[in-house]
Amino acid sequence: MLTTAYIGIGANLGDARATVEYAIEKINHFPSTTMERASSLFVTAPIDSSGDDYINAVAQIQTSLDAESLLNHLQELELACGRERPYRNAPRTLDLDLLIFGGQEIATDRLTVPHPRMQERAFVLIPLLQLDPFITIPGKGAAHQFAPQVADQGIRQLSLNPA
Ligand code: A4P
Ligand code: MG
Repeated sequence: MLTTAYIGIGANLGDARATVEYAIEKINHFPSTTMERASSLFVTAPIDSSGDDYINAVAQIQTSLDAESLLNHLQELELACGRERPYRNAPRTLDLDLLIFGGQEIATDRLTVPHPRMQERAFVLIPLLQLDPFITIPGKGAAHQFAPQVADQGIRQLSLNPA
């Protein structure tokens, strides 16, 4: 069975833009998975975190993996990109979060889906709404209703052809 899922991608160490583009390419090559669409890349101010601005994007995939297997692949890719976890919300070379997995609501030791803080964060909400302005977050409702609450968070779309 194919599931539509959304993955949040963030980086703020090293060449963050190249890492996010690399991650999008690699997610497209996960087994039993196809990349439907990726949002634009956005430059975002760190929220509850430190260091440089982040590069963020959201990817929409179709997969026949289950949520745990998808998380395994996401964590492997984080590690391959040099992710270290010295402390919570530390600057990171690559953070991959499973935002939405079909209509499922999951609460296990390893996985909370939908991602519990996704609706509070412009760096997730704005790219997600770019992909689908009418998307519903399972258990939370229409994503666009949360947009006014994140309006004060710094975010700008990365120009594709900088002058
Ligand atoms: N885990 C549980 N649910 C999930 C899920 N839905 N997706 C578990 C992915 N992982 C999930 O994750 C810790 C554990 O969460 C994992 O082992 C997994 O089993 P982590 O990635 O090591 O920890 P983290 O990144 O410090 O936590 P988390 O929850 O990803 O942090 P947040 O809340 O996502 O914040 N500011 C800007 N501008 N841009 C950003 O991208 N990112 C963060 C991370 C903070 N500020 C930011 C950004
Ligand atoms: Mg994470």
